[in-house]
Amino acid sequence: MTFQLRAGIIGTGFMGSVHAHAVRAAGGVVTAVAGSSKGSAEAAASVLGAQAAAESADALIARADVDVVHICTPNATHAGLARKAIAAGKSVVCEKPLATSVEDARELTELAEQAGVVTGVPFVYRFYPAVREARDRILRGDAGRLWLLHGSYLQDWLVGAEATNWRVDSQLGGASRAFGDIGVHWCDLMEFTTGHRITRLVAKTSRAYDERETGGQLSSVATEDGATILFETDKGATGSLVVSQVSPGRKNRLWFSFDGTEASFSFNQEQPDTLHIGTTGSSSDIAVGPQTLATPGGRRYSKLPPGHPQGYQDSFNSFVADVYAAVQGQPPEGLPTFRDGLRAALITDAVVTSAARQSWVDVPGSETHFESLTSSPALERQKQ
Ligand code: SOE
Repeated sequence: MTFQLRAGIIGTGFMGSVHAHAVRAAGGVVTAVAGSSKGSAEAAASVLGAQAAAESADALIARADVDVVHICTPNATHAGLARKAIAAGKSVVCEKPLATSVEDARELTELAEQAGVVTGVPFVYRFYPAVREARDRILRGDAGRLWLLHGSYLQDWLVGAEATNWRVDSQLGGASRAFGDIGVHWCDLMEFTTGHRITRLVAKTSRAYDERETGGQLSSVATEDGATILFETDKGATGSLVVSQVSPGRKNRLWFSFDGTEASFSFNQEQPDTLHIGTTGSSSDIAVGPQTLATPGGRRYSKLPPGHPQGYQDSFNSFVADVYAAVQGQPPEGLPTFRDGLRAALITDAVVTSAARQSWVDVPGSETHFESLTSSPALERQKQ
């Protein structure tokens, strides 16, 4: 880091704390935190290690000692806060989903690019060393032609009608809950790792509970507990995804298998220090470590020896470090920006539309640009 970056964090919950740790790991400093009130900001300042509690989010955005605004508030507030931060010339890290509508996500993407500010959306599962290793091997052709892309993302924190959260309320979280919250991670990871783009999908959303407790009263729920999706890609592959936040025993089980004509690559976020590579001859579970990984991408993010798993916070730290490198004029390849947040909004909109229509729905063009993927020789081979 050529000069220390100063972060302002809006939001005092779990994600605010994760962002604060990652800012410090990236060599930055948290100069201010803002919450729903000055009091909540003051209480959070010591927890998050912030130098000051801001009067409000607007006051934080206006501070001269804030270079990067981190937005860690409920989904429906993201667009308004990001718009103000961009207008103030700040770089912005906005929690996913970037916005609860495609229109807002597109506007924010365009505003940020016009303003020339650096943006980030924490699709942090891209930053697991095993994922980067799989990506580099797939893109150099080791899988052959990918034809089947499948997986799931299962959690259990919303088991029980008494379990609730602001995400359950579509006014605060948006029209899609389970897919909009975690299905977007899986789709981003699939597109990033394989270079494929979802061109059309059919989705079925469902609920384990049609009513949940809010304020001690049972009230009907409009957002989904889970989604089951089939999709097709621009390079001829077929895929399936199961998303659930009511799968007892599954804590944060993001899993994929990307199957090609030569090899398959699978990864389980709950066992992040192993990458499974399957072939008809032999299969291997690579123990992740700088010496055991074979590609630049894998090694770049692998900081600990095998048997010392790097996990969620480590990946978040790598993500923020890459955003901060970009703010300092050295944007690393593979950084998830507002354009990737827009891509996620487009896919989410297609899921919601398909579920309502009970039909296949096209996903608009590739709004995400992974420059380094456009010319990959392996990608060219996959098109044949
Ligand atoms: C809750 O589902 C949550 O915290 C998501 O909001 C995060 O994006 C995901 O990484 C872990 O689970």
